[in-house]
Amino acid sequence: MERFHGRVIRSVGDYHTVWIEPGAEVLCRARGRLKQRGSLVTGDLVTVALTGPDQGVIEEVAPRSTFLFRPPVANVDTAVVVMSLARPEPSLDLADRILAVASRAGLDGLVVLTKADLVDSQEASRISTPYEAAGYPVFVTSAPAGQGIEALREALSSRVSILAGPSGVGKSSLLNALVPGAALRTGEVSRKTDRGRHTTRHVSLLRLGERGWIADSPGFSNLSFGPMDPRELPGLFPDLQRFAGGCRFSGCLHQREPGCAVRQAVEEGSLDEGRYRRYLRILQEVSEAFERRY
Ligand SMILES: Nc1nc2c(ncn2[C@@H]2O[C@H](COP(=O)(O)OP(=O)(O)O)[C@@H](O)[C@H]2O)c(=O)[nH]1
Ligand SMILES: [Mg+2]
Ligand SMILES: [Zn+2]
Repeated sequence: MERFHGRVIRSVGDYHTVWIEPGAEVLCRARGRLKQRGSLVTGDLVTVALTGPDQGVIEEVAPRSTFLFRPPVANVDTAVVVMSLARPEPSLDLADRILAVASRAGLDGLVVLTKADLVDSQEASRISTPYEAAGYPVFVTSAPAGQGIEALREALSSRVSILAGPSGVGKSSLLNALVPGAALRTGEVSRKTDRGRHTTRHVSLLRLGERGWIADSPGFSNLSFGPMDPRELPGLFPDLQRFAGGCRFSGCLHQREPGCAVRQAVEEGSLDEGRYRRYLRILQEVSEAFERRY
């Protein structure tokens, strides 16, 4: 029997749609222990034995490089944090939290600032500069003007990404601009034909460019850190981390410790104060949750 490597791009009940390069979709069931719930999710890299022209059986699944619970999706490389520059105002608290949670899950972070047509360029760079300084790629876009879309598509063209951000910021508009025809393939249309019955939303991967994939279900919602040692948090803020080597104490949490190089960097203006404040807020929360864990 012929065997192929592929990627699960949709998973509904016992049926998994596997994409095999350069462009065949094979409808598969799983073999043996892979039938157990959760053994296969969208994004999994699998080995398929073909049982028909477009049918097969999944025989193996590769270890996952990353995993997100909600939606369940494996091997995502990049969390694309989407915030609008206006209407609604950007929630930087949420942006920083998403970036940190994503980093903890092993994903790269990338920032998209939408609705550039609603603000002047000074306001756009006021928001973007701290993120650029932290090392995140930042894209400023406008869906109606088509601004920034091509560059973003290029940046995402060889990875697996997922959009995250609050509702109303333009995630669906962005997805439609990035993947022509995306709206036709996502839940927003299929729900109409559903005759009022409630269906579970399944996450699918949509082709982005020639080698990339993007999850059609905007947002991963497991935004709590779960039980986490607060000492892990500084490492999830690359801009703070850059100064941490200069702190007097190696386990410095950059709060009120003497000789803290991070706090000094904020005072000198070489580290964004907003990012630092939001870090402290999240640290507080994580610490309280950690103390309550038993
Ligand atoms: N002015 C402006 N409006 C936008 C832009 N992108 C999206 N919108 C509008 O913002 C609203 C929410 O967009 P949508 O894509 O549904 O956001 P989602 O909830 O994040 O999926 C809609 O009315 C869009 O037309 C943009 O770049 N500029
Ligand atoms: Mg939407
Ligand atoms: Zn410090």
